[in-house]
Amino acid sequence: MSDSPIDELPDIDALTDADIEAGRLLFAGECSFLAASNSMSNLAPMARDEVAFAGRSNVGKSSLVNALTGRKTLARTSQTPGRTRQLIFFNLADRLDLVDLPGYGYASAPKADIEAWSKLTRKFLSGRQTLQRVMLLVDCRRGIGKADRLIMDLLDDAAVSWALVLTKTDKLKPTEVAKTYSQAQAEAAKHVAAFPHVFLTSSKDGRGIAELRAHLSRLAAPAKSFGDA
Ligand SMILES: Nc1nc2c(ncn2[C@@H]2O[C@H](COP(=O)(O)OP(=O)(O)O)[C@@H](O)[C@H]2O)c(=O)[nH]1
Ligand SMILES: [Mg+2]
Repeated sequence: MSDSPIDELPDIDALTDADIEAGRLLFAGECSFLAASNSMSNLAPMARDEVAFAGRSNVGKSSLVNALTGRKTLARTSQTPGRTRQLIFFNLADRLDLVDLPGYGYASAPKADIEAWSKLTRKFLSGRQTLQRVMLLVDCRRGIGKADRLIMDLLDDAAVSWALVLTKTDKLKPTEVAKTYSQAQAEAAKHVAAFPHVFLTSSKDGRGIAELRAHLSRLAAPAKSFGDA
């Protein structure tokens, strides 16, 4: 055993330098705001493949989108839970759309809260052919909670591929992160629609951001080469 259990965690299918570079290139591309939607009638058009970010309010969704794209203010972060009640769409380099989903979990009754959350979001998740994956964010200090489990079931039902991302790893000791990580992995393994790898990130110190970029670049359309019309 090493002193730092984190060093022992498996790589994401052994990412190569080329994968990391592909991720860097994608996220170095232009990223522009497409739409803020509060109903099915004003969603962004299904123009490209999409990756959505879901999780409790305050889990760090907007911060993660900003860290991935290297822009501090692209997605509005907030100290006040529950401010984002819209689906916010961004176009990344004309190769992939990013969707910042409304947060859930700030009401005292998880079930009623998820029902409210899911009216629009559930419709979005089940009818969105361009949606390639939902990144489900969980604060590594809290671990997976009741509301998160309801979302996992909802994603399974919608047959959307999803992956767990543990956020704010800078706030815990490596041993504590490792514990949450094992729990999250065991829980993800019970779900058919879950991607087997659990991502560890910090939008503050940048941990796991390059790996997540590399992973997401695999879902993006190929870069246009200079010769293309
Ligand atoms: N220490 C630390 N704080 C974070 C991290 N990610 C987000 N935060 C803070 O958590 C709060 C909520 O973040 P935000 O991105 O708005 O969460 P959202 O509601 O899920 O979009 C803000 O105060 C962020 O600065 C992180 O990786 N590390
Ligand atoms: Mg937000």
